[in-house]
Amino acid sequence: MISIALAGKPNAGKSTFYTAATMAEVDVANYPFTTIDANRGVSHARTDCPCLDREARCGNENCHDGKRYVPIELLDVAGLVPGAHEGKGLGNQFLDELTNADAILNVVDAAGETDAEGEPVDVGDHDPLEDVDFIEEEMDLWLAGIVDRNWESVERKSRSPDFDMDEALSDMLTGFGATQADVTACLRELEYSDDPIAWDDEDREALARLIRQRTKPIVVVANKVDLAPEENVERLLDLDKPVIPATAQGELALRRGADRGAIDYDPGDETFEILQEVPDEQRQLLDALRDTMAEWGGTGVQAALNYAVYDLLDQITAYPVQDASKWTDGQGNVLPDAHLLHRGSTPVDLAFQIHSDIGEGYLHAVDARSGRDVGEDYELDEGDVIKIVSTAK
Ligand SMILES: Nc1nc2c(ncn2[C@@H]2O[C@H](COP(=O)(O)OP(=O)(O)O)[C@@H](O)[C@H]2O)c(=O)[nH]1
Ligand SMILES: [Mg+2]
Repeated sequence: MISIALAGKPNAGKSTFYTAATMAEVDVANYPFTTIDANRGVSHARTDCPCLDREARCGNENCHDGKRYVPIELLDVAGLVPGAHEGKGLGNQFLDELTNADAILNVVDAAGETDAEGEPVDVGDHDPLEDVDFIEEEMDLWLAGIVDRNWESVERKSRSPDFDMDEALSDMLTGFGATQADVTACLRELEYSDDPIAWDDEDREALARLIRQRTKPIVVVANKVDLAPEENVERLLDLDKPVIPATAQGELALRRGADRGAIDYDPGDETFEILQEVPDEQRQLLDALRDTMAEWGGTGVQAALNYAVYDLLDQITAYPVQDASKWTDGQGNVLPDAHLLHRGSTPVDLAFQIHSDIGEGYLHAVDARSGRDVGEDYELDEGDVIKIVSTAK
């Protein structure tokens, strides 16, 4: 499962984002509880369900009238402060938690109501632009520290006649989620000595930065836009990096309201409807939230998750079925499963993701939209419905 981590200084709104984003109404297959442990839960990417191209909606529990929610994992990492890689504020422990993440949501308090350490100040007193880079910097330097500490093992390996730099570095970095292909691609961008003993701190840091960029891409969540001076949000949006304006608090209010049946809202909608009488005070808050959402195109919570999954991680959604004309599994469930795969994946990759036996027994695949066979090297598209024929069941 794709795993996304929330990082940021204390009080930026990570836990609010996490609580809102993991508040699923339904259990997820294989994940009977939406919270896996205290700070690891199930959230969703949102996409158009293929059932929109059919007469009837599929009725899957993760499909709300054609809005399809695909499970991903979300991690709420405790607050980081500048200097975390040196252990400041329990930093290393929290950085270690990021190891398992495929992408990072860097939650920034765009309202500037907290200082660099996350201590409260008056709204607008702290410049949120100062908070953007440090997460990246802390992660880079933390990884550089790991590379430094493990360099001796690379040096030791280099004494063997069949020493291979790419292989030795991938062995060291695999725990960080770097494949040999990642290492090779990063080494291509560096000038380096084939003898690890000749590497200095700067060489190792340069490698760590490239590996971090490649294996832990970051999207900035400009949070608290409901409170933020508009100028702050605009300046964040002007940065040369992906930035999504958001109000985690607004999303949480809407999800709670929807849960009670008081509000009609699906995560990622640009607006909402109030279904019940609400007290004046609450209505005013909701009206203000509606204006904020109109300005920024929604609460931004779903948009940030979707950006991480579909843009940073370049995923597509594919739907395996057993019956290519009815789009059902063996029990008659329409479009029972949605799988995220890297763009460029083939039906064979999909088969392996379903189960290694299905992958090993792979015979051929059918594009259920056209009813035609597709080749082994067919590149899956977003929303593809695929029947896989395999010797394994
Ligand atoms: N105005 C506003 N406040 C928010 C928003 N998100 C979080 N907060 C508030 O910011 C404070 C810190 O939030 P929390 O989620 O605990 O931050 P964390 O330390 O990063 O996990 C709490 O008082 C939240 O209610 C938001 O979108 N808008
Ligand atoms: Mg928190």
